[in-house]
Amino acid sequence: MTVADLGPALTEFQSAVASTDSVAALAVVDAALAAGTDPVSLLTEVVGAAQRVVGEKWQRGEWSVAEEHAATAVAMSATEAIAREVRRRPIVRGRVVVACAEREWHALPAMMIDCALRSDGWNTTLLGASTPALRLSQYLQDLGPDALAVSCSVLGSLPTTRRFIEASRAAGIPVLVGGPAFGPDDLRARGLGATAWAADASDAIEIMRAMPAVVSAAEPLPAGEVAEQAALELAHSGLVADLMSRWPGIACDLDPDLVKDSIEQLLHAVWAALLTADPRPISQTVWWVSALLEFRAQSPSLLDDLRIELTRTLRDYPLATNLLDTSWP
Ligand code: B12
Repeated sequence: MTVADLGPALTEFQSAVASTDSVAALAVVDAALAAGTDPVSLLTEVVGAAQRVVGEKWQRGEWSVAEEHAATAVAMSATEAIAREVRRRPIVRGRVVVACAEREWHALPAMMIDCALRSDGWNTTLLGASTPALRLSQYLQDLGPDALAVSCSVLGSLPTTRRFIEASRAAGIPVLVGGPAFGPDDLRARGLGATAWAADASDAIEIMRAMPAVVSAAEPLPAGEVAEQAALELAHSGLVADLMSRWPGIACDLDPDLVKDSIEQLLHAVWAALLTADPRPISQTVWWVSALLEFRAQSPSLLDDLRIELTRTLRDYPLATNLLDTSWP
């Protein structure tokens, strides 16, 4: 079955996800595999595509976080079914450890990368969501893999991804990174010192085959930016509380969780811009918050208020203030 033929499978899978019917979802996956569909296409064009729609529904306020969780549980069982199928294939390449950075709870993208690499004959070890950096070092020492693959969906996990890169490269092990937090190209990945970046599961297979056998230790990042990001991280909960009390989001009847998410995502975007030398996380996150507000019929002036309050809260952080001045769209 070709990718073009996967449209009907996607439609059926989406309706199974919408009704959290994992039996129906598994039936779609089983039928596609039995028809000879490439497992990686099934992962990206059906399971992954359905998950992106789930994200859009959450962003538009059509689905709650609970519904998002339920849909992800269905997608996870579908991915496990595909993984069971690919695990029958022989191992013909070296070992790869697949991990999510600390504080990264989006486990499914890492499962998909694990499954895709396993389908190409790699001997993969999946560590699951939010692995502490110290534990990762232990795994690298115990398993001695040929490469590390790190998945990162949220900007707030890029600092811990950097710690993974440092630990891995210090042991000579190359690091492939990917996920929405890296954006649409390899700029952030290179900024953090990763060996390579890939956009999706198919590219991950190609790029993993071409990874160097050994790499040198990571170059240090610019000291000023590192110090300011660390200071922001240390002060994070105080900065969030301060902004929550001053930005009128809650007074405008927005869900307090959404207010907190918006503030946190913006602060995380500042961390990401500082560490990667890519200012786009700020404008991308402003668009993200703007869409959240628009879908909930809020006035655009609420976003202007957020900018004013954020600039005031970050006044003691000169690099962050400069980034907000130059990158807020
Ligand atoms: C399900 C989900 C959740 C679940 C996760 C459950 C789980 N066990 O995985 C829960 C409810 C916990 C959650 C929480 C949050 N989420 Co969420 N979530 C999603 C959702 C809907 C699906 C994620 C997914 O499974 N995607 C499917 C995979 C296949 O897609 P993918 O990530 O793009 O992966 C492909 C490539 O990126 C690449 N890739 C990925 N990893 C790697 C690794 C390597 C090495 C390589 C080479 C390639 C690669 O290959 C993959 C396959 O082709 C997305 C929407 C979306 N657009 O993805 C939001 C999304 C990722 N979440 C988002 C946010 C903001 C959050 C929260 C902050 C707030 C919230 N309440 O939702 C928290 C943060 C939690 C945390 N600290 O980690 C945003 C992130 C925006 C951003 N970039 O900052 C998204 C994009 C939703 C949105 N449009 O607003 N989320």
